[in-house]
Amino acid sequence: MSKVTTLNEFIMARQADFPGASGELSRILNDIAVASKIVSRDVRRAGLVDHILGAQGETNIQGEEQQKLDVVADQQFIRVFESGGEVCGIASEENDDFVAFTDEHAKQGKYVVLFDPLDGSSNIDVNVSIGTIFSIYKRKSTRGSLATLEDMLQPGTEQIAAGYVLYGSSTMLVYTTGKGVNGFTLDPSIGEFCLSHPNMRTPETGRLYAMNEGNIDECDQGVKDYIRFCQQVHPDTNKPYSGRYIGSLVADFHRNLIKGGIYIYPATNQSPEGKLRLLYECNPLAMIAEQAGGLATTGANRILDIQPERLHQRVPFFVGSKQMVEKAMACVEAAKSVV
Ligand code: AHM
Ligand code: MG
Repeated sequence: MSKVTTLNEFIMARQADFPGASGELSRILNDIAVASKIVSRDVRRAGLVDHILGAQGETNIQGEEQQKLDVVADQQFIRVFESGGEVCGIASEENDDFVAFTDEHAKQGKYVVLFDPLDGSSNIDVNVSIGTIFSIYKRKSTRGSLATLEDMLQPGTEQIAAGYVLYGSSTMLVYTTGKGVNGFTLDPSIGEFCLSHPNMRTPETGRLYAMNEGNIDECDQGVKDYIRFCQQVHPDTNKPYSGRYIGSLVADFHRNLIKGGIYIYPATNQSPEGKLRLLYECNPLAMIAEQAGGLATTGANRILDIQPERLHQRVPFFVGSKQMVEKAMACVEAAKSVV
């Protein structure tokens, strides 16, 4: 039997890869692990809360309101970051504006974290996988001052680390610090994330495509052409690709990362910028995808190169196996030149 490596041990060992590292980033990653264990526990009890202990949004027996799980998760992550002392501010999908921590200790923090505390929240009530997505940047502002909007609006190329937690049939934490991607599975019996997927690489191509095809009539011709291509019989296997759409980005992304595939949330007539958020969803997953050998684009341009203009900015998102994303981009390009 091989030796178990816990996330904590792995993070400490990897700190040596960064000469002069002071351990602050390691502590943030540990804080994320702690918060996600708590969120994982809450997610596992979601059905009980709704159907036995009272629905979220209702008042419980002590007269307290049961809060929605995405709000609870948001508060949980904010709490660990604020008390940790390494993070001076955060921005999250749940908050209209970014939060600059006012505590003197937190103001000394070198980093900001941007995150989606519970993505795919429409799946919570129906017991389908959901996830947390996070992205870590070095602040631009001076240590000791309040975090600024400029700290938050950095292109994805500036990410120091990024990752996600998948609350699926098991809970997994996958992250990168720019030196490959590693995945850890939570062993509930010991309460530790254990290295289960070292050095993750995504297949160059795959046979799975994920898109909300209900929107197909709303999409550009290039996207229609690519989906049509996916549905054709491919000579190598004599079969079309398989459509797989959970509607939980982290779960769709994770499956494709392992098996090979493409996820597309394109611009539609209703949402001309797409649906997904650049800062909380696309940038972190784009960093993971690239680190694993995949690609992430808007259909035309690299996600990580975009200079964000707004906190909640949305972008079209094409992510997954390199050859599949390239083919989808070629369809988009070809359709443009027909017009
Ligand atoms: P959310 O952040 O409000 O949960 O929305 C993001 C989710 C993704 O997880 C998922 O891929 C997508 O929205 C599904 O959208 P749609 O229902 O339009 O297909
Ligand atoms: Mg989301």
